[in-house]
Amino acid sequence: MTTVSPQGLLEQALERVQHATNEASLDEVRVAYLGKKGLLTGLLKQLGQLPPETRREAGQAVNRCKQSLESAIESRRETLHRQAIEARLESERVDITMPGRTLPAGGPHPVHRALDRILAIFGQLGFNVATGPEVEDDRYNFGALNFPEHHPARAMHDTFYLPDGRVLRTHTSPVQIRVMEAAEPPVRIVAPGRVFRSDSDQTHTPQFHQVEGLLVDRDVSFADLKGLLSAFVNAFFEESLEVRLRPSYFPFTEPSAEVDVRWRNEDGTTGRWLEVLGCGMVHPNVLANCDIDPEEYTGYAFGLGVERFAMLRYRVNDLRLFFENDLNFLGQFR
Ligand code: 2U9
Repeated sequence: MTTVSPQGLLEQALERVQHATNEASLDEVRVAYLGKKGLLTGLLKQLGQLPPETRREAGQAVNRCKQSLESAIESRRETLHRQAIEARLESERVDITMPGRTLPAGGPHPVHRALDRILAIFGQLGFNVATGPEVEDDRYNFGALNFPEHHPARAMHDTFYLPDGRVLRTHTSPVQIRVMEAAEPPVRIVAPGRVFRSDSDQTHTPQFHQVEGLLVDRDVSFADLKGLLSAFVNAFFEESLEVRLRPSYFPFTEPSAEVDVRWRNEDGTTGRWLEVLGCGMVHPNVLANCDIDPEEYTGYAFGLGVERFAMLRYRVNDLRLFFENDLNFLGQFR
């Protein structure tokens, strides 16, 4: 019988252990040499065939080789395990010095920016801000404002009616009625807010924003009104623009006027007259409806569309851009 030396087998086995690159191939080596049918195990089984005087020493030699191999496998297993962990740590390494992902910064909407400017300017001119509900009853939206019952003037406003007969306010004028009912003159307020009209085309949306102003005191004149609006327009556009009043009609003011400014083109040349505001002296009936004596007090009022001012100031040519929430458009106002 040919005897294979345990050292020879051990050397072969150690060689394979060193080349094993994962736990599975390491286990193959273990089975091949130390398993039930393994080569070193086989040597132990053959000991009986040796002469008795060499059996003991040969057995010890095989066992030493088995132990060496076992510890070599174990140490290789630990090495592979550590390498696997290190590889994983390396591949999952987080560079904590890298800049974080930034969220895109938002900013105030252009309509809101225009509104803030408008309120800041009227604030400096001594006007307080007043607000009120968006759903109103007929008296606040129309009746108290001197719209006669069944008068076609109500149709001017393309009103949204609720099933119970209340309305979505078509202007912020009801706010001024509420303030006049609650307080004695002098009254000096601006009423900003959302208003609703069933009207939709390139220059009209069913919902838009107004700022209306009201001043009631003794000896208030139409000249005061023109001076105020001219100061406002110059402050808002940061230019000295010509202002003119054109006669107009509103049920709640008498006389009434529309306010035009002489626009300047982008290249600085003088442009067209543009209508930007409506205004007038508060109708005596409106004062009387709020228990204010029109013989003692007079007042002026005005109204403007915030989107219109935003379009002019930021040179936006389509009203709908304000409501589409396109981030490329909005990003230009940051
Ligand atoms: C009271 C008395 C009078 C508010 C006024 C206008 C003229 C006006 C429009 C401008 C553009 C509305 O947004 S718009 O379409 N407004 O022309 N508004 S006077 O007059 C009032 C308000 C309240 C108690």
